[in-house]
Amino acid sequence: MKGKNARAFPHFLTKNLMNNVNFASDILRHFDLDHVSTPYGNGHINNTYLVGTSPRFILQRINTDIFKDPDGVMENILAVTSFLRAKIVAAGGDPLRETLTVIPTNDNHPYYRTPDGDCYRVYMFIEDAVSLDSASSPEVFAESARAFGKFQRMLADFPAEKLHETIPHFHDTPDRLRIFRETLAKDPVGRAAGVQDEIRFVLYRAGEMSTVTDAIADGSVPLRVTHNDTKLNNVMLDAKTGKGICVIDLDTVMPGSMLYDYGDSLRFGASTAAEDERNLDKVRFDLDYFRAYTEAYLEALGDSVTPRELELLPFSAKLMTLECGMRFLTDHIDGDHYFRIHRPNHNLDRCRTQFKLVADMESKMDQMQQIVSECARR
Ligand code: ADP
Ligand code: GN1
Ligand code: MG
Repeated sequence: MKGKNARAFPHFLTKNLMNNVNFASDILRHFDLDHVSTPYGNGHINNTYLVGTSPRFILQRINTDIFKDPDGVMENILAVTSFLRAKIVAAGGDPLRETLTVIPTNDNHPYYRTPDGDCYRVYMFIEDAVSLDSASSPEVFAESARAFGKFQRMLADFPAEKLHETIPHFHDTPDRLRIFRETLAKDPVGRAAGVQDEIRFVLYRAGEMSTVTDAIADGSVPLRVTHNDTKLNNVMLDAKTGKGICVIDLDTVMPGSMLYDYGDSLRFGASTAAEDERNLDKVRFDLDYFRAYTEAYLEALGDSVTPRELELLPFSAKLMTLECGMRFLTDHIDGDHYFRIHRPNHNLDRCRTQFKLVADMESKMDQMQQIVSECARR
């Protein structure tokens, strides 16, 4: 660790930690896959590995087919995490547990690009914490709402103009519909004929897909700095207390609507079954989970929520689920290039759970609206 290999450690790392980081950096200096221990987690996008023993690190190959500007992604992540770190420290919190910590390469770059062009980054592993693929109770789910709500609130005064748009039009549902239609017209692997019911499901709902983008355009829904990928497994909960401690997977932090974050959380976390469940009888939208999330999220956001945002909360849960189902269907028709799959028709299975949830939400929309009004009055 000397000469040109000396690395600039983040100043907030304690000396003790730095010693440990020095140890691990011998591995990370080479940064080749021989040193990778275990594939880790259930993300659909990046390749994630657990590295080291004490301390442990997360090594990720950034999916550059999807994130075409890794410099922009890492600039966003560094900007957001250092902004959060200052607030966490000021509040007496532990920044190593409450936000992601990027470990730079030996030459102080936020990621390493191999001669083949693969891009790897390293984070401190957040210890004594879990990320869940399903919540065992509404209260557990509410903890994720508190964490995402706090994240949103802490970023309320982040200078949004600093952010790169890492995936343009990410939650622009009408644009997603356009891509769906284009893919369908090409039908590159001949799968359209086998998914006619799902195609009809999308097209029948085309008219309502611009509701949130229209509200952003007319100013009734403000642009905020949002996470945009608020799946339950993108938040770490304390392993002992169950409290939400850290929002992770910051690749898509961009200007957006809080309706995206709120809706996407419910899409995933208020389902009674896994996102890829094949038995659709098991898939329902759980109103107790909906209520618990809504109550905790609104409490965390305080009075910053506008009337139009409040009005659109139930609809946004449906819209984000419809959009995600349409994205899974598009990828299925396209030949599975975007979301990682583990079995044939995996994206189609995922699409079907989403559409089952959409239909269930449609039948429960009045109750959802009632629940939102009750939570908003509290
Ligand atoms: P993807 O974009 O593919 O979803 P994520 O960044 O969400 O990748 O990482 C995948 C999983 O790895 C997460 O759901 C979580 O379980 C785990 N993970 C990621 N970063 C950390 C971290 N810093 N500490 C502990 N676990 C992590
Ligand atoms: C992806 O990265 P991950 O697995 O947390 C996707 C989300 C989808 C989600 C569906 C960058 O999230 O938009 O809602 O899968 N992320 C990206 O499970 O496309
Ligand atoms: Mg993730």
